[in-house]
Amino acid sequence: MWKPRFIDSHTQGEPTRVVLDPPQELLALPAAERPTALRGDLAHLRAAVVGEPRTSDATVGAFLFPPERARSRASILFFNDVGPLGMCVHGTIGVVTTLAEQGDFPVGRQYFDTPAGEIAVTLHDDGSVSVRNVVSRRIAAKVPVVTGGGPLLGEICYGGNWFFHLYQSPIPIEPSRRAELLALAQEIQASLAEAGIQGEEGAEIDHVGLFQRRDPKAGGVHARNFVLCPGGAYDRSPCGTGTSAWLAARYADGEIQENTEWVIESVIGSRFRGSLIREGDHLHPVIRGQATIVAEGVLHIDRDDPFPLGIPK
Ligand code: PYC
Repeated sequence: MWKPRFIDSHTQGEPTRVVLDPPQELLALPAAERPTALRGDLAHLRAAVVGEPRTSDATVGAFLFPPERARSRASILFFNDVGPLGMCVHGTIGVVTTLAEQGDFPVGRQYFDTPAGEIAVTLHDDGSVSVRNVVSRRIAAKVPVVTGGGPLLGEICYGGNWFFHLYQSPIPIEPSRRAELLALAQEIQASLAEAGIQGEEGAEIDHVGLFQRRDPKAGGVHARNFVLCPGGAYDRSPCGTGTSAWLAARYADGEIQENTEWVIESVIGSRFRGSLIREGDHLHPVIRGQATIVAEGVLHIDRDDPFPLGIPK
């Protein structure tokens, strides 16, 4: 029986489960091999932490391992109910808030390793957290995607995960339209796969974002989004890696300048503040948000569980 301790939080509505005792089988592997293992031979370790029967399918899990780089605090491996994630901003805010709750993260900046690269995280006096994400980019603009309602134009971009973003959602980003937004995002995801549209080096585009521009003078919000995550759940937060990718694309279009803060709102009305900040030669997205601790406990993971990979969807 594996009985790891966990702490649950949500960041602007999107849940994170931090496992305080990482599994020995993963710990024993080199960091670069852990994501593949979590997708394959060791998938039961992921499925035992997030997804049915223990959490909703929106939850992102986080294992913390010893650091890879000299200045890093730890190496974080994020995952959801279907596989590992390259990076997760809302999850990082959840990790830092969890460590702070345990008295183990003073106000100030620390570095973490993730599969996508090094990130820098700052805990502020007011409890909010800024994540200096990996350098983000758009690799293709005005890409047509086929849907039942006709072709739609989007962009392929990277913010620690791969995204296809619609410039303008044909469906209003409103809580009452969630079922339609989800169906459209899933249709786009299937259409991308069918057309063989991928990120760099054949990477699967496993996140789809539908955006809607807003007038910041009326409510302080620059855009709303609805983001479909791998596995079929939608992000309750404005998706920090998606916001990073989107800011990089707006920069490429000349719509946003360095050091300018934009406010992005999720379909449930929660917000991230995002900007592009130069560090050395690179322009990094910085996303600021807040997490709330909601539970803590001990998981019971039994070798004889009849559903070691969780409840099939
Ligand atoms: O905030 O980056 C994020 C994220 C990715 C998947 C769910 N949330």
